[in-house]
Amino acid sequence: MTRITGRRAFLQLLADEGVTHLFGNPGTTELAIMEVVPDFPQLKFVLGLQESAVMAMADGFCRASGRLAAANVHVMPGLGNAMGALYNAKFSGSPVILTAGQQEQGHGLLEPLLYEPLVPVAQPLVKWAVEATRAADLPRILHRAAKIALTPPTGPVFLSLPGDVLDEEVDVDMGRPVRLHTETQPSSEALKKISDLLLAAKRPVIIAGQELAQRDAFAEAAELAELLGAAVYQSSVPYSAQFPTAHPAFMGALTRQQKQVRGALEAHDLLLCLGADLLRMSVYSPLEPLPGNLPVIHISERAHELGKNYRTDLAIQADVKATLLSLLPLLRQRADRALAAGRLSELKGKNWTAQRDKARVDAMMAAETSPIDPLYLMLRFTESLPRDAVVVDEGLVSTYSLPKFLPLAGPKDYYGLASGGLGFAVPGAVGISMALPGRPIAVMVGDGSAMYGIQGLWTAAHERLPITYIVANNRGYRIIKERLVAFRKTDRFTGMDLRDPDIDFVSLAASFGLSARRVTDPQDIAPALREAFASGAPNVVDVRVADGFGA
Ligand SMILES: Cc1ncc(C[n+]2csc(CCOP(=O)(O)OP(=O)(O)O)c2C)c(N)n1
Ligand SMILES: [Mg+2]
Repeated sequence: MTRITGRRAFLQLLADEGVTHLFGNPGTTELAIMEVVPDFPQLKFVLGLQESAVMAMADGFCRASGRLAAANVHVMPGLGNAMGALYNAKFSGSPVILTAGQQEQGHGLLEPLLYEPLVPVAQPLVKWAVEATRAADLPRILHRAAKIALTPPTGPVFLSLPGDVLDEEVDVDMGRPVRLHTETQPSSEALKKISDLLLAAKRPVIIAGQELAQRDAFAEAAELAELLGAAVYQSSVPYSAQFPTAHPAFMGALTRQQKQVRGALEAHDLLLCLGADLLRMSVYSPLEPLPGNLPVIHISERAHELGKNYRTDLAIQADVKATLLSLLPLLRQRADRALAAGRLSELKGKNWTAQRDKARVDAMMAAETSPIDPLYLMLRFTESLPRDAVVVDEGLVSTYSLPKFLPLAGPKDYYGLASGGLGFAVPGAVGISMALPGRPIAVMVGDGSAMYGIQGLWTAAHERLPITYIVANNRGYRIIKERLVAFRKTDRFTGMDLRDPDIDFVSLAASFGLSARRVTDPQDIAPALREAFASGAPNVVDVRVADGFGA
């Protein structure tokens, strides 16, 4: 038994669970926690200036480390601010223990300032939400929260911490962490079924998903593609790097346009979905992205994703890496290597490498255009990246072509869109940088997107992180304008221009303590970026790019 206060038990239990970073923004209801933070040097407190940024930083840390992180926000308004970023964390599967201080039990009944029940607010976006009612329950609650967050499908959990619970002193057994062994693999019958189907296919295609990155299974997925001579597409949502781009089987990313996806898949007679949510789309279309007669094998640790939307012939709930490690020996014995090599060489003229070479020619044609053509910016950006750089992408229209140029070799080389909600990139990069010390971080973010998480700049400066933020500044919401024209057939743009006044990102960055420069001439892109990366310090490069409508 340990005699301990609720507030100390909370932090001690986070530390016992292996949490090293507590992202937060304090208010009065969190004072009990803030009072004892200095006594836990093993827990680094990282201040974010708005709860959306706090949550995104924790999400970024989890995405890049695969480890638990904690985020603490201020009662109802703080939780409300964090919700959009929490929605992102749900889709990136980030094991964040999100907590909020709460008014003392009983006092809440009086409806004081800031009071609102918190659990029902957080609940729809987390795997578990609970309010502690006794300090004695904290060990059980924290260990359970950590276990739930880390058990596939991984994801955030929420705890409400009333003031009286934090201040109560109790004798408790602090318990210990539990980790589930979830490296499950299919039965030998299921493995045989998978290999029979794969070997019988003449034109197999693989969709590579984020679980390949999370479980570090790139080498296994690449060998599978080689044994089958299968084309590989990255899944429709670019959560992370999901397959090595230079591999001859890699065909690039699937878009979220039903017609394009269906067109790409129609060339095939078997679809193997590896650790992805199958064909997650964005905008409605009456056309199904999956060709009606294409058989599907889906392997994922997330049961919810299996057979969710589409007819699935073989649905396997298992760890992708463990499954591939058992499947590969079977295929090594039975695969026809000459046949597979022949199939792969057929992909040569149209794979990612071939597409990149073509895109380079197109980009060079736009080398002199003013304002800068985003296609050319992406070419120069990817050429200027330092070795070992991690790219964070929230560039919308400006980064349409980024996947064409950006070579990805490892599972932690890239982090992109997860939910469709903006505001991840600027603060998320802070968490990513803290999870991957020593790696330079390059953020390519739209001017509109940057403003949903701009407070992250201050934390990047405060923590002196090696992050270069490149703002693809077209002074507006270009994607929304393009969609208004495409879907509604009008160009009367309301609420889509960020002009009058223009946002001055150079001064904005300077006010947060970051060095910054502006680039308007295409010739200056490469030298400016090289200098920015070489600084090793947090900095901003504001690049004026074409808005697509003549300016
Ligand atoms: C939190 C949130 N608010 C609003 C939107 C709607 N939205 C999607 S893209 C976009 C514009 C983004 O602008 P910018 O980053 O400058 O990229 P651009 O469209 O100019 O390429 C907006 C407002 C969203 N997806 N998420
Ligand atoms: Mg923009």
